[in-house]
Amino acid sequence: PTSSSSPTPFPQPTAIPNRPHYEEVGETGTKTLWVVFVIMLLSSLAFIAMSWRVPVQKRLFHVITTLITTFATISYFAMATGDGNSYAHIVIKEAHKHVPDTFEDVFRQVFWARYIDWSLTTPLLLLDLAFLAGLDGASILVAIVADLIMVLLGLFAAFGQTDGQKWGYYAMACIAYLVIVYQLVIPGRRAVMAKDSSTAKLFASIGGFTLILWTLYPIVWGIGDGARKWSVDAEIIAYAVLDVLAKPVFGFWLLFAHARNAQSIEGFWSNGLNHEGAL
Ligand code: RET
Repeated sequence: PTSSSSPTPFPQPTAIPNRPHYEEVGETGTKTLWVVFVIMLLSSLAFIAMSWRVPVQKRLFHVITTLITTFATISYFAMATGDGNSYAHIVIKEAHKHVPDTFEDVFRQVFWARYIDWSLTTPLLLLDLAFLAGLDGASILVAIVADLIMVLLGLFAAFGQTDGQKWGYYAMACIAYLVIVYQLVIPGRRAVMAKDSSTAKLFASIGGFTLILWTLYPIVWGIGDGARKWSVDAEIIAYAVLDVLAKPVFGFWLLFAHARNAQSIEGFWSNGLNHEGAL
């Protein structure tokens, strides 16, 4: 007679372990981070040299812009040397018809140094634009606080464990971004209309450039960190291009154009009066 409780010839696992899967930086990503580090460092030095050519009272934009690329230099140094990152843990369910569902543990590298960078540099970029436009204090405060909320929510979203959490934070961050856009487009444009036409033109073009660039960040985030359709390296390259445009290119454009404007205004107000006061 056979026993129905005969032991199985080999031990059966009680639960199938989750399959681990790592998504992290590769050689291309690391190289890209080093290249951007050098670009940010050289830009910072160039902005410092440019500030020496103008009197201290006219250095506000130089100081803000130099700080922006200095923070980026530090953040890119951290990321390139393998610091300033951690792994987000996402559990992906794989449903099966006839056998129990299995799970995949995804560990995706998140460079949180970016978010520290953005929390310091994006308010400074907004200050550049706000001072150019002559924006009022209340609007500046709203834009900067909305900006901090946006970046912090982006950080929380990057480490979100479920899709609900991740996209919930992301949606709130997008609303905060719209608040920033509103401040620049409505009160910003209204304020700059009170200034000379060359400043108004510069604000329209550099502000438009900013809005287009900034809108690409949540798109890159959505494809990379969000949907995980891009590798960590692809995401690093996309952010690298955006960061170089949003910081050094933005900075050179602002400092050169503003210097040209200030000169033409001074020439026009030949008695030495300057439309923009100390700026
Ligand atoms: C996140 C994800 C959540 C939704 C939104 C985002 C927007 C980020 C922006 C970043 C701008 C960065 C800049 C860096 C300068 O070098 C946080 C990606 C809306 C607008 C300009």
